[in-house]
Amino acid sequence: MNISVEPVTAPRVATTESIRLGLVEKLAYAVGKDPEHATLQDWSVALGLLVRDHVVDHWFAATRAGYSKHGKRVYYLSMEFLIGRLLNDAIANLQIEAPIIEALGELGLELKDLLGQESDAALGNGGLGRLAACFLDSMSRLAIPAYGYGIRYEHGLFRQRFHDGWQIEEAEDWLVSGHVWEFERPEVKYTIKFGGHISFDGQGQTHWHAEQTVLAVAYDTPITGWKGAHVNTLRLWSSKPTEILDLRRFNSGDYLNAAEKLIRAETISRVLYPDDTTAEGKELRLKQEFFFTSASLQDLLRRFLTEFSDLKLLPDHVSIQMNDTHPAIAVAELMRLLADEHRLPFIEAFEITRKCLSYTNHTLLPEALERWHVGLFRKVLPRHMQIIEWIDYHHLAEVQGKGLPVSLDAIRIIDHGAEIRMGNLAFIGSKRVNGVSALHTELMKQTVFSEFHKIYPDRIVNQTNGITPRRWLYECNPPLRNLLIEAIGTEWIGNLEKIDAATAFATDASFKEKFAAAKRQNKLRLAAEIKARLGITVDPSALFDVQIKRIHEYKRQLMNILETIALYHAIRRTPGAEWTPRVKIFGGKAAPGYHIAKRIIKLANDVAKVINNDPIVGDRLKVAFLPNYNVSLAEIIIPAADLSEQISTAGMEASGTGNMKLALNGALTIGTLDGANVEIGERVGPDNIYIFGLTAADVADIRIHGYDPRPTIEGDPVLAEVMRSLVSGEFSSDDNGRYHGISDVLYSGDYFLVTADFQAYFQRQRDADRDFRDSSRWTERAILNTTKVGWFSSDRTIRGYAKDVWNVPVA
Ligand code: GPV
Repeated sequence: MNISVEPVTAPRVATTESIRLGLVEKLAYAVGKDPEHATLQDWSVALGLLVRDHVVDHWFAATRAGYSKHGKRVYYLSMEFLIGRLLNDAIANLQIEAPIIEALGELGLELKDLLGQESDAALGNGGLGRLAACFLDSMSRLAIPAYGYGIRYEHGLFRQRFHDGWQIEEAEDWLVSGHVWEFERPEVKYTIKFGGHISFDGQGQTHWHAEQTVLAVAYDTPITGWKGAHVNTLRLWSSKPTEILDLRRFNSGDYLNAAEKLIRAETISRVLYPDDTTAEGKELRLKQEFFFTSASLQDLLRRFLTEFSDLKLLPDHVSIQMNDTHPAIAVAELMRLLADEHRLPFIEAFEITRKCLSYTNHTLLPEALERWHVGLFRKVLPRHMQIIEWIDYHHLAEVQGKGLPVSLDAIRIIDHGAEIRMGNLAFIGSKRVNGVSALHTELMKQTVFSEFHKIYPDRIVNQTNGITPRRWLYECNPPLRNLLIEAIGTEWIGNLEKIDAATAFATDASFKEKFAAAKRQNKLRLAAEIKARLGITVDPSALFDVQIKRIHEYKRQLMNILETIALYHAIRRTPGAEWTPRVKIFGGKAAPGYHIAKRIIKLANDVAKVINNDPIVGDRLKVAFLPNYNVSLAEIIIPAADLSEQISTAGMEASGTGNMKLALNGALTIGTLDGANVEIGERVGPDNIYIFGLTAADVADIRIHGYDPRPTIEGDPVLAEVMRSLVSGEFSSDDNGRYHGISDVLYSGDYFLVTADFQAYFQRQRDADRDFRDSSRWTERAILNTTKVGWFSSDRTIRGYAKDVWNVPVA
């Protein structure tokens, strides 16, 4: 369209006056309330809408700049974006907090009360989804023209409640009370097909006669970079029916069936799968994956074709990152779009595809590597089945032609004609494949992708994960943020490696005192939260020992609980000895179908009940499992932690990112040499981290030779007593048998080697007890954790992707 109105060029300026007037106006004309009748929720929405206006000014500028440069765009395809709240994030990035606080003050309101009204956007399960959210932030920070593409789930990750200590899952409903951050784009919609059959006409044209078609409709959320210098777009797809209502059926009185298509279509983006390691709900899950991948590829091709006409140029202008194998169908879908819809020869389509796509692997756990039964796959995606057969055949021939000594069975996409291995599809269709920590990438080369690595020695690269310092220090930890700004200025916020400048203050008495005071302030805030949510009173001067993450056997929350029991027994035996008061803090959800994980939650709650009510123990030990762990709760827990539990069985945690957040906020890590713990240890130094236990190599060795837990348990009186307490019903007097199953798992094989690492872990915990009593020295070490982990900024990670994977410039 030719429009003669000048677009907004300069972003508006926030003053106390403009904010106050703007707020009242939004409240009236967008929310429809006058101040007298407005609830906190209404004010929160009004503030969100006002801040959004500021964001939009910056957003337009960035989008125009992107088009005018005709450069390369990055597309980050992810089934999950675990964003959390956005209001405070936008305010912080735009640096408009001061006038907002002042304006709200004049209206008799407090910013923190309004921030608390916003729902978390919980469109992810855990680390993988939160990584995607940190990456969006960093891509904006670095002014990379990028789009995040995902699914606009109507219901995010379930809400967790405890009933009698057991996890109960409830549907989550983040959209009900007004989500101000998205813009619906009803005109941006694509048809997505499923099922049916394929026909070929005489003219070399392929036709897909689908059994079901739905529409993918775009919803855009602006992602504000540091100081608003650049704003990218997160585009989430919502599924809608192609036909609104079957009017014929409706008029004949068949109301339910008339709505059937609508329900079937909308089901696709209804709910996030609450399982982050195995693909359940098979068919719907496959449809979700194809739904958002196809919509995203159609969208980016359309955008490319508005600027260019030759599809051979696509790799010069488009880099597509597949976050895990969830969008790996992109390999076949991009080929289908290029070959079937745009009439390119297959071989050319394959060449282009392999130059545009890259793949990030997040796990070596075999049960988490996606596989699809050929039967289901052919039923849902008949054309893609043919294309994958073509790729598999073509690729095998190509490899055979090279005459390399590799196992062809290992590199086939279709395994024994029965299952499609999405990891292999993603690998073959990618320019680069990356792991998420140095150790993980090394293990990838040696295990899952060893045969591929022989054929393509340059394809696998490492990009150690990172976290955004804006959300995970600047926003969540104002006391520490202010202290750092006072000491070294503000450069670290946009360039976290500069935080090393504060290392010089680690032994400065006044800085140490202020650092300790900041930590205490954060601990008081968490103590209040624990009191409010659980009714448990904790001593803020105790050692706050934190394990927050999804509940999984390999993450070994069980080992932490067993250690808690051992400590409890020891305290009861000699209550008068010198104890370091400790609060064990847990947070995390278990997949609803993961029965052992749910029992581990119940055990933690049972143990908490006994210990917290034992008068002999008093303040020496408390246990608090906070329900419904999410991004917002993490923002309260992390700044208050003294000790960070990163105790996975070595070789099993691909990276971890909570480990980085906790260290950055001044917690010392107790952990195994797993994932990014290794790299954290290298940076903070061995005196400032508690490393223990088996290494990944030890674990691999044990797995080969077999492990019998019995002599280990019986040889350690501390562990033996803990095991007896599980069986005797010490923590389950209402049901003595409740933990026999857990005991059996540990006695028979103990796959995750809890018993094998227990003694070393227990000992390191006692070292931490001893060290915490020297509070001055502990503070120095906490400071060094904060100042030495600047490298773990996701800005650094994204610079790595930009250079090694995407080949795009950064700011
Ligand atoms: I695969 N991860 C996750 O959160 N969900 C998954 O389905 C899979 C992996 C996690 C890993 O477990 C973490 O070690 C890692 O830090 C994170 O992905 C981000 O890479």
